[in-house]
Amino acid sequence: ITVRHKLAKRLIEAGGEALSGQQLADEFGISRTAVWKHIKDLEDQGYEIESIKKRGYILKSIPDTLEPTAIQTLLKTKRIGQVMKYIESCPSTQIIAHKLAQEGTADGTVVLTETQTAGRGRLARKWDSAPQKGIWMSIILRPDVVPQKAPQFTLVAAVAVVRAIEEVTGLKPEIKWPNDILINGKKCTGILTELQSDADGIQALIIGIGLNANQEVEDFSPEIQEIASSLKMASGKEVNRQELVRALLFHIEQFTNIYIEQGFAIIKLMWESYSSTIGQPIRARMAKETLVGIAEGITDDGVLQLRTADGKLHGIYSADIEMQN
Ligand code: BTX
Repeated sequence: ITVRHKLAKRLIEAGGEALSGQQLADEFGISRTAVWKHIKDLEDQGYEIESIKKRGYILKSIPDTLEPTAIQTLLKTKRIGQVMKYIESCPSTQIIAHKLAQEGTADGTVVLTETQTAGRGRLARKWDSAPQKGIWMSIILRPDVVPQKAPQFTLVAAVAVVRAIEEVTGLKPEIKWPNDILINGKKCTGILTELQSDADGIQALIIGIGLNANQEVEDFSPEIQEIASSLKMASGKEVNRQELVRALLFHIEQFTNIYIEQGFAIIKLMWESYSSTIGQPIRARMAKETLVGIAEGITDDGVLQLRTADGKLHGIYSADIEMQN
């Protein structure tokens, strides 16, 4: 943790009380001039800090960016987010994460951006990433599991995302198999899990999360305005994106730990309880065929179980799901 982090943390914790330059200098073992320089750095990042003669510095506001200082300051995780890479704009955080993973970055590294010019979904679909309105992030994990378990991480992440949204906003999102998070039937988060593996197994899992936080309808491109929603649109309130990132990282760490230590059974129960798909009549469009039936559940491998009218049970590995009513 850098001095700038520590300083930001102290200012945030002071809750609007003044902290004297001398006191901070003593605490950090640096000169008052050095403190002042770090304060200037924070101001350059958009922190509003008032300095009052003889009393010291008061934090007035934190900028609404995903720059890591403020996020890491109050972060409660042990692994995820200890290393963060922030870029104001990029084609896709997935691309950056893949590159970092190849270069050997630590387990738990997080890539964050304010906007993506080529954000991607599954099957080369586009992901709309309005500047400063959402959370566009990729998490690099290096779990010691076989590549066949990779799809389960998408389900683990989905449960974590629902928990984080519930905790921060009080909204009750639902999961649509395999990876959509919906609010009032509209998509507010997408999850894309990609894999780097070789003969030795998984080298890295790259979990991409695109979460619509503060968009208004017109912030979405016209073709998705009917199907997309943001937390702000659903709750009527602006969400604090920094708080949301912290909650996401915390729950992803918790649930991946539970999954790795205790297996998939608990995650599966939670996933099913959050799911809008299970128990419902659905249409599953796959590359080669479309099946209609009742979604009965998911297997331990995250495969969707669909029972068609002829009584047969089908395992669906990859498909687009539409609700039938
Ligand atoms: P998906 O293939 O399930 O969803 C993509 C589809 O969702 C699009 O075809 C479009 O219909 C719709 N869509 C596009 N943008 C949005 C949006 N902002 N909100 C709601 N619906 C939308 C889901 O793929 C996985 C998305 C992962 C995105 C993250 S962002 C950080 C990381 N970087 C990156 O390039 N992708 C991931």
